[in-house]
Parts: sequence; C-alpha cells; structure tokens
Amino acid sequence: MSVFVKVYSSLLFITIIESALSTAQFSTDLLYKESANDNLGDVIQFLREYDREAADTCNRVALSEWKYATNATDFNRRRMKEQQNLAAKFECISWRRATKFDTSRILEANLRRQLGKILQQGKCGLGDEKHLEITHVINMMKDNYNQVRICPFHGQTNLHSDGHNVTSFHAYCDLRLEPDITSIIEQSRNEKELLYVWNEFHEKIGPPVRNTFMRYVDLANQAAIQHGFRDAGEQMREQYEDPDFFFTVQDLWTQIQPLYKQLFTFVRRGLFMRYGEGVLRPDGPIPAHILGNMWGQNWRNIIDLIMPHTEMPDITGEMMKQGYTATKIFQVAEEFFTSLGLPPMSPEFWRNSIIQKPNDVYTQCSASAWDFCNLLDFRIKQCTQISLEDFINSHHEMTHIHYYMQYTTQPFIYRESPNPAFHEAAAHAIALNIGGPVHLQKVGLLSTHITASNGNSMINIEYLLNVALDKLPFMAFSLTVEKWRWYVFEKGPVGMNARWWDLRLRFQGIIPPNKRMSQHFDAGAKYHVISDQDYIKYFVATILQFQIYAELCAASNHVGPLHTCDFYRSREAGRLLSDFMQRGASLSSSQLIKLITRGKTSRLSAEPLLDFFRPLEAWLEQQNRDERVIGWSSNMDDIQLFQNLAMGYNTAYSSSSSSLFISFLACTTAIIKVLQLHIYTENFNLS
Ligand code: X8Z
Ligand code: ZN
Repeated sequence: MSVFVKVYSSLLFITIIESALSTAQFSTDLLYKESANDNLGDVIQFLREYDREAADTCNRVALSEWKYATNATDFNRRRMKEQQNLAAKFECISWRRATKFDTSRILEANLRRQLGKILQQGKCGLGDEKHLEITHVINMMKDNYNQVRICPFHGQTNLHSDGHNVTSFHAYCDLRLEPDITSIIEQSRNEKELLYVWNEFHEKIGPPVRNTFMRYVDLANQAAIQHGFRDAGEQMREQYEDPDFFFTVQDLWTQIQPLYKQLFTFVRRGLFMRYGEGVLRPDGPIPAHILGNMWGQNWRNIIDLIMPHTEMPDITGEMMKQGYTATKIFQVAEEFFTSLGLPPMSPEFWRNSIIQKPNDVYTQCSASAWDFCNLLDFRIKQCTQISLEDFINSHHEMTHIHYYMQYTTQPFIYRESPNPAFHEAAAHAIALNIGGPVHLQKVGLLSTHITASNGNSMINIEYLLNVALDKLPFMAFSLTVEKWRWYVFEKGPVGMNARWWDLRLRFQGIIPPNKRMSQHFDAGAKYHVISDQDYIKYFVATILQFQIYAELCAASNHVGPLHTCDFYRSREAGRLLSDFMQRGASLSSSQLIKLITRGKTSRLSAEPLLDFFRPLEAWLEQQNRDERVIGWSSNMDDIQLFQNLAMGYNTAYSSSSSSLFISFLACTTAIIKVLQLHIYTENFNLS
C-alpha cells in the first residue's frame, strides 16, 4: 500500500496505488532512523517540497488512471503503469529522505504527525530489490485473479470426493468473475450449479498462487519490521491509531453477535425451506455457496428466499414513471447536499464526470469518486441505471466528492480521512439516510406515510431487514478476513486454509460446501487478500456510519426510532458534516470521533448500530421463537470438512505453528462431544 491517488471505488482491475495516508501512533519513536537531524527548518523545507511534489505526482497518476478506467486500451494501460511506477519511486525517495530526521526530537506535534505518515506507510524499507520483488509478487497474484475463467455448467455432477471438479472439455470456457460468475452466484437457485461454480472458482483462483502468497507474507513482514513493527498485521492495524485495536474490534463484534445470530437463524430457515436436508441442517452452519455472494459477505441477493412475500413498494418503477434520468439523479443528489448548506458541484465536476455508460469505448463501470489532487478537479464515474440502488449510489459517491472538497484547505498529506474507514463511513451514513423510507417519501418516491409511531410497520421491518442483510454478514466477513490475515502475518502461513475455515465457521457460521485440503487457498479467492489491501476498514466503517448517522440525526433534532430519521434540509446536520470533513487527517481518529459525537465519546461504539436495528431484532426474536438453536451448532462432519480430526490435530498445522491452536482444537472437540446441539461458541481467545 502506498502512494496517493484518492479514488473511492469499486475498481477491481486497475492497480490503484492506494492512498498513502496511513496514520500512526506518533508518540512512539520510529525504529528506522538513519541520522539524527532535528533541525526544524529542514523538516519544514522537506514537508513543503513533499507537499508540492506529492500533489503533482498524484495528479499525473490520477489522470492516467482515469484515462484507462474510461478507455481501457493497451496504450492507456502502459501510460498508467509508467505513472504508477514513477509514483512508487517518488514514494521511496521521500521515505528515505524522511528517515534522515529524528522524529523523537521534533517537538512540534503537527510536524511529527506529518513525518510519521510518510515514514510508517508502505514497504520502502525493504530496499529497492525486495521492493521490486514484492510489487512483482502482488502483480502476479492480481494477474492470476483477473485472468481466471471457468467453463459453463452443463448439469455435470462429476465431483471427486476430494472436492475437485472433473472439468470436461467445453468449447467456451470463458466465464469471468464479473459479470458471469457473480450473476450465477447471485441469481441461480440450482444448488448443483451453485456448487459447481463455487468450486470451479475456488479451484482456479487459490491453489496457483498459494506459494506466491507465502513469499508475499515473508516480504510484507520484512518490510513491516523495517518500518518499526513486529509484523505486517501490526503495520496494517497502526492506521487505526488504537493500541488495543485488536481487542476493540473483537469487543465490538461481541456486542453485535446476538443480533447477527438472530438474522442468521432467520436466513437459514428460508434456505432450509428452499434447499432442504441434503444441503444444510435446520440448526447447523450454512454452506458457503448458497448465500447469493461468492464470499457470503452480503446476503441481499437471497432476500426472495427468506422473504417471499414483500410489501416493499417498487421505487425503481416509480423513478421510471417520473421520468428520472442519470442527470436528474445527480441533480437530486446535489440538491440534497445544498439543502444541508454544502456547496454545489463545480462546473468542472459536471463537465468531466461520466455518469452514463459510453457506447463507443470500453469503460469500467464500477462507480467511483475521484480526487485529481489539484484542489479543483473532482469527478464521478458511474454507469448510472435508473434504479433505487443507483439513486443511493449517486449520493454515496457525491459524499466522497464533498469530503475531497472540504479538506482542500489541508496540506496534501492530510487530504484524507484519519483512517480509511471514515471516508466510507461518511458516504454510507448519507446513503442510509437516502435509502430510508422517510427520505424516499419526502422526495416523492414513496407514497406510504412513515411516522415515528408507525416505525414498526412491515415496510419498516423489510427496510431494516434489507439493510441488515447487507451490513451484518459483511461485518462478520470483514472480521474473518482480517483476523485470518493478522494470524498468518503473526504465526506464519502454516495451515492457512484450515485456519481460514475455522474463522469462517466461528464468526460467520459458514462451512465449505465440500472437503477442503491444505493445498487449497480459499482466502486467496478474496481480491483484497492477494492484492494487499486493508479490509478491516469495512468493519470499522460499518460501526462508524451508524455513529455518524445518529449524530447527524441528533443535530437535526430528530425524535423517534433512529431508522425514521431524515436530516434532509438540516443546516445543523450539514454544519457537523462539513466540520468533521474539513479536518481531513489532521486529527487522530479518536479526536475526530470526539468531534463528531460532540464530546460524548472518542471511541468506536456499537450502540447506534444496535439502536438502529432494535425494531428488527424484536421482530426476528419473534420469528425465531420456535427455533431450537439461535446461531449454529457444528458437529464433527462440519469440522472435518477442513480439519483432519481423526489424526488428533491437523497435520497441516506443524507443531511449531501454534500451541494456541492445539488448545483451540481441544476446546472445539470438547464442545462437539459434550454439547452436540449447542451453539458453536465463538469465545476462544486465540491470538
Ligand atoms: O472493494 C470494494 C469496492 C471498492 S471500495 C469494490 N468493496 C469491498 C468488496 O468488494 O469486498 C465494496 C464492498 C466491500
Ligand atoms: Zn464509497
């Protein structure tokens, strides 16, 4: 992770060089010091030069990436790569220059913070040769990911007992992850087809890069040590500026887990009714291939299975009826922000943004918001469809643009949020407001009148269920990804695959649909894992978005259930929003939370999220009242899918790997034997 470009997007293809702005605990002295220059004038001079050159570099990279994203030719790809390489060189030169200063003797906190940001980020401490190697290693894994193709399903059920597909010859084995495989996983209700696609994808994507990933782990850890950390997991966590971050996220999840288990139980019943005994048990974990998402990270695509009779009005149809166009969607979004007192979009924004899919050139259609690092050029790229989803997305992306605009008064290094979660959290907080029934009613897209007193009606419950299917499984998944990665960085890549499924089961209640072996590398099926991208930001952003939403609601004097709040036209909410956005990364995460919550707390809190879902939780408890198990109970067969219990403990975990793991197995086995029907408990303290 390194230099610059600020794009908040759904891009999977471009090698975006990620935002440089990791933050740090600046009270600690950096390990890597080359000399002891503490001359304030030199520091100021260096930071001034950095500010100018970094912004210029960022601008060139962003322009080249935009060109490629909107016209994906080979020429544009080469130009983009050139700019990215130059930026990577600049990053390492700056890092080396910054190591000449002795940060411990620079007393001015702001200068220390800025220097710390340059020093702690990235992997430049590896030295040129290994830096080149890790870049190459990551690119190899990304190339493998982007090149994966599978054959179409033709009803074949030819799975070996070890889970390998026997792929017979097909003329056109050209199904890509996007859009082909994804749309099958989202829409197919044929379990055999889902299993085939899940398995083929995992077969093609993980095993070929397993060894490469191990080399990546080794190099990432070496880099982290050079930057003053124990391992690469600690370096990734440092951005969150919380010495107890590991425990903070665990503690937040413990609070959310009961709600997750209620949702899980309700979803499992719908799936059981559709697929039956042959696929899942009425009290067991859920196999990964039937959740409507390749990673089981959100469950919104199976709402039809769990809520077959909907009372939700057709908002998309209403938009069509009212003659909405892409331009109108963005004008309505602009008006939302001006109603809060924020400025309109600039003429450059309207001139340069792409809000409709062009017919003539190949454009990557994922929605994104771009900062061109010159204080005035900001753009959105979105192939807008006339739908509720894109109505919400346009507001989401425009929030990123407002964030960029608000922190233009900061030096370049602070033109970010204090950690990667705040940007997303702000955009999601706005999206929560926009998709809520009260706001849709105010803008004339929903005719049902929602008040604080009918906030428990079925429309509200369905709305909350939709939001829950999106956000809660995502929290469980993001925690799984990062707990796994932190573990691998700390303990080494031994027994990686068993560990992956062990955590999947523990946090998500998900098991693999067939036997997994140590040569599989199922975590590698997630792009962020093989491309070295932080993922806990999504967990933190989910917590934070409800904190931000609740505060904007409070600022607008909202009374009643939280989900019936709409802060449209509230100048007070707008003031709070722009006030915290303006700070960029100049404040630490905790200082910013304190500002947002107007002094109430400086910590992440699950309370607003739980408050938001309170009516849904009561409804789910009622729906689940006859269920034997709230959550999941796992048995020997589940565990044996990924661990070889017959051997006492999994041989894939070498004895050097972790004694903690062995104690975990003992715990697990004990639970299985003694409490066959008990909920799988998730409170082993493994790390
Ligand atoms: O990576 C992304 C976006 C860019 S922020 C494409 N997302 C995560 C994912 O795909 O896993 C959005 C949702 C979470
Ligand atoms: Zn976003």
